[in-house]
Amino acid sequence: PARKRSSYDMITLTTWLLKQEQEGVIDNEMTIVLSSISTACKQIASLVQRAPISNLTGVQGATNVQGEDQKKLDVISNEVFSNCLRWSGRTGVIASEEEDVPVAVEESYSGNYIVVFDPLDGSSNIDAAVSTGSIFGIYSPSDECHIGDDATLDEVTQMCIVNVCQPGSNLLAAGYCMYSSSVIFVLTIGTGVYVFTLDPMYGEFVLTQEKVQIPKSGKIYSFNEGNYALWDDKLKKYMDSLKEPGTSGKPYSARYIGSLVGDFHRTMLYGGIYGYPSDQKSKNGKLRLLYECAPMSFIAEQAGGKGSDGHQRVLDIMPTEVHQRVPLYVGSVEEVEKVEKFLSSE
Ligand code: AHM
Ligand code: MG
Repeated sequence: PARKRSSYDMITLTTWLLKQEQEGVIDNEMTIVLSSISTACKQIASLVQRAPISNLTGVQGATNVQGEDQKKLDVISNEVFSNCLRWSGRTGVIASEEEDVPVAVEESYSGNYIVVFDPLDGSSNIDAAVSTGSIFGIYSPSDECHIGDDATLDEVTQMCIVNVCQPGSNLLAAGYCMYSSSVIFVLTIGTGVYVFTLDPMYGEFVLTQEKVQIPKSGKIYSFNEGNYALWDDKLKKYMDSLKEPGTSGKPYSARYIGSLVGDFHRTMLYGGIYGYPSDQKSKNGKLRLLYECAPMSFIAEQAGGKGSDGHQRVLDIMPTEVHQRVPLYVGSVEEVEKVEKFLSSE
């Protein structure tokens, strides 16, 4: 629900976090990590908004470990995010879509939280000033985190990979920031989903919605249907069924930005389903488990929705690789269950 309040009664992300800390929901270290992330997001929001003016559109000229062209803003946003986390001194290991392997953070004083993130998702939209977003997830270190002082770089990297490869069900917090007509910061610390909107006058995120609930069903689907010919027959049947007018006389509506954060945010508020299936060319779909599918599924569940790979709960998947891809179906419970039913039919 939207928060009803007078113009002089506002809760900022900072005060909200301090309240959660006071009530013992999160510890002091987590408060610092989350506040560092929100600072990174504010900085990225400003870079994204001014990109055409500061010549930050276009490609950087390099490809990341996944063979994708890196945009200038992909690289800069990764730096902004990493630096904010480093300086927080509360993260032990960070893993990013834009880095080959997860890295240990040297300036870690305490906390040792593990942060996975996609600093700028949907960056193909940047040059047209269409919505993009940052996605993050936070884990506590796994037990196998101990290494000796004389560990080699390979051993440290291995330790980092072990720490990062945790199932989404271990997530302590997850969120995203959407850079759109408003800059929206969405967060869950396991007690529901809270939405904060950046007030450009104050430069603060202000609480605008609390305990968001995804409608149980919804008549909007969000898939890249350009891949239809490459889909499995069961999925094609599901897609065709959405276009049947049915008893109401009105079929589903299609909405697709091509920006997970934007498409997910609309799905969460209006209901419906977002899907990125596997196909003949991409056997595991496109989206990455660790820093795209798991955080979004955690947020969906916290809002009373569902995140599935078509057969199982995304949060139950044990990652074996940092940049592992999985199919994703996320949104209203009934809509996700509907696609699961089609996919498991004989
Ligand atoms: P990216 O991490 O390289 O930006 O790719 C992820 C994006 C998602 O935001 C979006 O949902 C999807 O890729 C769109 O892919 P497609 O262009 O194949 O529809
Ligand atoms: Mg991405």
